[in-house]
Amino acid sequence: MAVHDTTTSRHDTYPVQLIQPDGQRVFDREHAALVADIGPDRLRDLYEDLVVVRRIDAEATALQRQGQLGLWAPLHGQEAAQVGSARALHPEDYVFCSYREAGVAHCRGADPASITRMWRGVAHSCWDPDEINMTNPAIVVGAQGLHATGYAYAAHLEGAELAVLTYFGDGATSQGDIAEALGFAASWSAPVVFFCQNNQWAISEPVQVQSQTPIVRRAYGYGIPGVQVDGNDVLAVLAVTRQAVARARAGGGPSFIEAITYRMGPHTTADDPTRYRSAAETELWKRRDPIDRMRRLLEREGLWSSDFERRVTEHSDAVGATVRGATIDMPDPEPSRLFDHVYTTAHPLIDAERDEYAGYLAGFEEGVRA
Ligand SMILES: Cc1ncc(C[n+]2csc(CCOP(=O)(O)OP(=O)(O)O)c2C)c(N)n1
Ligand SMILES: [Mg+2]
Repeated sequence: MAVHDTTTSRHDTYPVQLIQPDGQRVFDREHAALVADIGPDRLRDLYEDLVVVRRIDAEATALQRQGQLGLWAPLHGQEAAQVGSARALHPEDYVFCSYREAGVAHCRGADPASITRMWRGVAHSCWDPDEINMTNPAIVVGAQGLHATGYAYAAHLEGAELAVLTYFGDGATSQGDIAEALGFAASWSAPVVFFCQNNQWAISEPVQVQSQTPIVRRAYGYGIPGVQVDGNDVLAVLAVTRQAVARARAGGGPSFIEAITYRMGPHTTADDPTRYRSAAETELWKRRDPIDRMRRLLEREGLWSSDFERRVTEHSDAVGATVRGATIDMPDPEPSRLFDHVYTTAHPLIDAERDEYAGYLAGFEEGVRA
């Protein structure tokens, strides 16, 4: 029977933080030690990641507003939670995400030209999952927790030394799928890290309605060690995720991380948050902005320069231009392709439906010509 490490449980009342909103370091020897190797260059790289990720998101949001995407789920405000956790992973680790993790995809090495593909409705997936060891955006809330646990358990049985990390939201913790995944992962010591981005809202439902206790405490009932972290502090997120990933890789079983963050924008581009939350609340979180905080740290530590600023701007401009250009250039697929991957082999019903649809389209085109 595994002995569960609960030494981090005090952090469900004081989230782990290594950088204050004003850019000052927080004295926390235990967690600082986990990121002791992050020197000036790596700090600058993390800042660059945050800016590039924000740019990808802003570009995609603008593309949707211009009618180039059907939908987009903005991550504005959640950049540090995504970059910090993704940068804690090894290439062979595997990510099972929800629909909001474009920032993670970027860090995993997804081609910026692929990130909007599904959202434009021209393909069933954005990237090849096995190329970057990350699944595609998943809309069924919480389902990916089970997929992650199954994958992790299988890897464990095969003796593979890897971690699986699954992202989900505060709202997803009310789903049976997440509860089942936690139970299974604990009982079978699956090497999975449950990473909850508590962005305070599940569409129009505030987190207070999801849980009467801090969300991280749900993990303790399953015997899973958990930690709450300031999700707008990229260094703190990196530290706690490294710890959880190391535990999983070493055979120590599952962990739970609750990253306290905030969704600055709408739930998706189909949502209007002004209908259910106040401008004052959004203002408050603006002061905790993950990018501003990192910039202040770099300035305080003498790591900021106009050359660096220019480099970051040029990089994010280039990535933004790639996202935009690639999206607009994505060709529409042949309508019959919709039937292609329903089954791996030919199926008479699918063939009949494909033929019927082709007939309908031919008749439609004739009607347009007439
Ligand atoms: C099983 C299921 N139920 C309901 C929905 C509709 N839905 C989509 S997103 C969402 C809220 C999820 O909130 P949260 O888990 O906090 O993630 P966030 O969107 O804040 O990142 C809901 C209810 C869905 N997609 N799947
Ligand atoms: Mg949420």
